[in-house]
Amino acid sequence: MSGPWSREEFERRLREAGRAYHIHHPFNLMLNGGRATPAQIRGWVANRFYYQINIPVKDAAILANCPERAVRRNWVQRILDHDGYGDDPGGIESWLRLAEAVGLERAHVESLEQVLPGVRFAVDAYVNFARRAPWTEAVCASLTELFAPEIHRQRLASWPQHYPWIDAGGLSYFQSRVSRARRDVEFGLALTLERFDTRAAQERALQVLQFKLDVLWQMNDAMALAYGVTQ
Ligand code: AHQ
Repeated sequence: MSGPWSREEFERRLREAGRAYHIHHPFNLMLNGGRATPAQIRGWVANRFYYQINIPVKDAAILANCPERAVRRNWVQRILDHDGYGDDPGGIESWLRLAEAVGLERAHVESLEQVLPGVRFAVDAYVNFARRAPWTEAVCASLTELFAPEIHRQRLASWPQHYPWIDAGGLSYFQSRVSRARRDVEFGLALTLERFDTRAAQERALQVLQFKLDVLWQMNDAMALAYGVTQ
């Protein structure tokens, strides 16, 4: 096995994996292309809620596995971002605001009754991965957020014009993630480039990123099958 890729080459390969990001999934293309029905949008919001409430659980698993105080000091912010802190109600609350804006009842979304088997399976796989994998691999898995600012910007740009029936206040979660995803990724990418320092480790990092891309892709597959998708 030859020596490690340069940091530039390693980063290029991580970013190249973005070709498989769920921004390219037919269900997302329909959603952000303005072709989704209210029922498909409500299905997406109700199912993605399961992903949202599991992010802080996943991040707590990383903290539990991480012996480095400097890393925990940074990573803990992610839990606060979603669960809320002080007078910031947090991202999960914002997602429930989105749910109300698309015509869902909070209690129905929180009941998880609408969560599809394929969505639950994919999200649970991500959380269990973070519990069992070395914490640096779980950090690497979060790097799908390299591609997230674009998908949030896409929603903010297209939903108001395509779905005027959705109260714009419901989109505040997407707005909050544009900057938070960028900040998160800066830390996660630097850590990944630094800690995955042999060729074998770098190949593993790409494999871990692909696993997480598959998690997101599978969620869209399940929703497309359940709610239909128009190309
Ligand atoms: O809202 C999202 C979020 O808070 C996170 C955390 C991060 C992780 O730790 O894996 N991934 C992620 C993502 C969020 N939103 C998704 C979307 O499409 O709205 C994208 C997703 C990601 O790219 O992993």
